[in-house]
Amino acid sequence: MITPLLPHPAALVKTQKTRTMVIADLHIGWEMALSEKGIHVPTQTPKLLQKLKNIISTYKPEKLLVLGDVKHTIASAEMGEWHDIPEFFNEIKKQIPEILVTRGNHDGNLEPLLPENIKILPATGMIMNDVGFFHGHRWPSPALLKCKTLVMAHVHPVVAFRDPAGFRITRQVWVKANCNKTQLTQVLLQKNKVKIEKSPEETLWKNYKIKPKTIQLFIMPSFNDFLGGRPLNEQKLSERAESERIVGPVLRSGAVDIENAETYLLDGTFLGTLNQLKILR
Ligand SMILES: [Mn+2]
Repeated sequence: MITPLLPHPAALVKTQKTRTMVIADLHIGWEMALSEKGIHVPTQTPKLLQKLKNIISTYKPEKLLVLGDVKHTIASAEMGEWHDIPEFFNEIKKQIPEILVTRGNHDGNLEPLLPENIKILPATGMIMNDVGFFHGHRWPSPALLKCKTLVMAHVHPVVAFRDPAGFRITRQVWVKANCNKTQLTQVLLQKNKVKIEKSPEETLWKNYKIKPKTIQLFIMPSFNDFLGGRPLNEQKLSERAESERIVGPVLRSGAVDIENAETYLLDGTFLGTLNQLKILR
C-alpha cells in the first residue's frame, strides 16, 4: 500500500524489505524560466533540497522515486539547471543510494543532468508493491491495470478558497478518485491499437495476460510548492480546453470519476469531493 506522509507532499511505499519515498513534480529551474519573462526570483533549489533532506531524515527510506518532471524547461536544459540538478541529486544520493525517476513531459534530455546510477524509467510507468506509478501526461502501460491503485502526478492539484478578507488563496491537495476498470481497460486497449473482442477484460487477458483490478487513482501534489497550479475548483476538468495539457489523457478519458474525487489538504484534512467545492473563478 501507499501512505501519504502528512503534512508533506510525499508518500511512502513499504514492502517487507524496503521503504520507498515517492515525490513528484520537482520542476527544478522554474524560476530561471520566469527570469526570461523579466520576473527575477532567486534560485529556489536550496529550499527544495533542504525540504527533501528533512523529510528523508525523518522517515529514512532506502529508495526514492521521483514521479516525473525533475526539471522545468521542456526540451533542453537552461544554464542554471546544468548546475542545480546534478548538485541536487548528488546531495540526495548521500542520504539515499537508490533513486528512480519516471519520465515526465518536462524531462526531455534529462540524462546528462543526473549523476550516475540514477535509473530513468519510461513515461509508461512502473509497479511497486502492487501500486502502479506514472507521471500522467501519457497513458501508462497496460501492465499497470493489474494494480488496484494507480498514482499519478502532473496536475499539481490545488484548491482555491476565499479568506475572511475576501482574498483568494490556494492550497495544495491530494486527490483520490474512483476508476471504472472496464472503461479504463477499453481506452487503454484502444490506445494500444488492440481490437476489442467480447469484453475489454477478456481482450486484455488474451493480449497481455492481465486481469484488470484498477479501482482508484491518487493524484499527488507537486513537491515544488512554489509552482502553484490552476485550482481544481476554478473550472471543471472535463470542461477545460484540449490545449490544457496538464489535465492529461487519463483524466480526459472518462474512466476516472474526477467530479466525485475526494480532496485532502496536505495535513490530511478532508475538504469534500470536487463537485462539493464551491466554484471560485
Ligand atoms: Mn508534468
